[in-house]
Amino acid sequence: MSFRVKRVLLLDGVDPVCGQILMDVGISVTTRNKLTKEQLLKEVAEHDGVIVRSATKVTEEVLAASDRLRIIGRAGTGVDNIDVQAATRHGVIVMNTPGGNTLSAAEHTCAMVCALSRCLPQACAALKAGSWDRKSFLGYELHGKTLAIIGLGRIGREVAKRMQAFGMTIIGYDPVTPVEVAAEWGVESLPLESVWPRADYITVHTPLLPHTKNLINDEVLAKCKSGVRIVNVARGGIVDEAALLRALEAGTCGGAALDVFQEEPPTDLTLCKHPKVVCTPHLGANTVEAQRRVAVEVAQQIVDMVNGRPLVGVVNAPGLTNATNDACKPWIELAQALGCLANHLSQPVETPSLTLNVDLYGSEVSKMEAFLGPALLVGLLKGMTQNGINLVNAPMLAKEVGVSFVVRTHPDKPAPLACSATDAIQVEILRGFKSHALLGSAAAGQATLYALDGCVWESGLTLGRNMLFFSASPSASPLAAIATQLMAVHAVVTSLLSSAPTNKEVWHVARTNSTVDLTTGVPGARLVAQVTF
Ligand code: 9EZ
Repeated sequence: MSFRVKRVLLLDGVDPVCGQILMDVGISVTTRNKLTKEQLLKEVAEHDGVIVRSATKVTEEVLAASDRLRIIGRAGTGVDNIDVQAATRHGVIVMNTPGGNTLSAAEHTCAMVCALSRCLPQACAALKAGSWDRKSFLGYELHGKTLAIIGLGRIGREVAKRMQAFGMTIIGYDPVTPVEVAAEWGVESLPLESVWPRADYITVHTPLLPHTKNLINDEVLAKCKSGVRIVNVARGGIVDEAALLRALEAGTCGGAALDVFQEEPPTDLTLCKHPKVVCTPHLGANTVEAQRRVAVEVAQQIVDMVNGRPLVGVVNAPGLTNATNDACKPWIELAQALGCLANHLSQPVETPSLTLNVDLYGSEVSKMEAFLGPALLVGLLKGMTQNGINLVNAPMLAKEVGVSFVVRTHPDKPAPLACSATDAIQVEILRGFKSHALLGSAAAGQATLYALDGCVWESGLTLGRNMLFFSASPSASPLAAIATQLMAVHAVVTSLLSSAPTNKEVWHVARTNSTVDLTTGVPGARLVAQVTF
């Protein structure tokens, strides 16, 4: 799969280094700021890629406005401002740069912990307002206190490292990081229920998901030490703002540092204005270094994609990671051709639902499982549903039209029939009363069919141009009749190949330069499918 990215739209003040990297490889870059919705819809229609930070909301409406858009890059972590479902449906790749913000987010978290412990912003504001007040701002040392880090991913880990230097005891929780791995970082990983009563400070570092929404709520705050301090530099909504305000008012929460809010910017400033709250306007990733880094990363990811290197940071098409490799191209073409042929052979449709059983033989093709499945679906669905089917949206659209689909890999098994190559794709399609079995290989660099319903072409049948598939009884000899019929309609026949027969059937396949309109039947043979690949 090669991706054509000629024009990229840079929005939201993405660091100009991004555009520079893209221009250096010959991509044309348009930089725009503060577009109206109408301007945005017009611009996306004229670009293959769009790169955003947080300001631009890439909605269904924006996606629907462009047939051309192939990729959305987000210079930052998360994809909160992108409708990923809609992008997937439109076949548009969504990428982000999950690593580029890590250090800035971790440093801001540590700054928040320090600010909380010494009332730094409050004391600063008081002095600036002319008040030399020292007794209102009696602080606490961090040394010897316990910091709980909820979410021990990249950022949580960096926060742990830094706060250990202050002499804090670090405990935490994470659903995936093993307890032993956390222990190697000097972090005691515990069940959440054991975390709450031990923490003097709690900082959250999780994505915002249904199970992390309001993770810090009334019940949790009730289980915490009296005076616990809460930090959120991750995502608004992980801390329940109403519950936090209640705990601050009750004094059970000793302070909170918030960089992110349920609504941004917050319309209700009650929490921000609370004397025990330290707040910043979503500055976690807002550093020169982080903004440069994410701008470079997102540009590099697009350059890699265009150059056929493995994709990183793709959010909505995990299978595509290695699909850009040149060596995969003939296999993707083969899978699409087999899907297309399977669809045509099983027409006309009695029921919309169908089942595909796919077997991948050999070690090379087994590694391509993640995108050969989608590639088969692209071939299958082409002409069945909307235009613009690709590797990104095919799995979603297949599910919606009732295609059930199983891929098995056999890395140590050669292909089941004698098809010179060890790597092969076998497809069985079951649809209504019809079923067909196809075996193909691209080991020679071209999509080649080796067997159809058990009938073998030992030297292979290259799939390309327009092909007519005739089924016949092994006792019939319809080749002359097929040739005569095709010549009668002035078809340019470039080959006519018969399979070896089984005891039930034989296939005769004619390749022509273009679609043929065969009005009369061929005696002794049945035209099952005509396919233009
Ligand atoms: C959930 C999580 C961490 C968490 C972190 C990530 C999917 N997921 N969930 C609850 N990446 C701590 C508490």
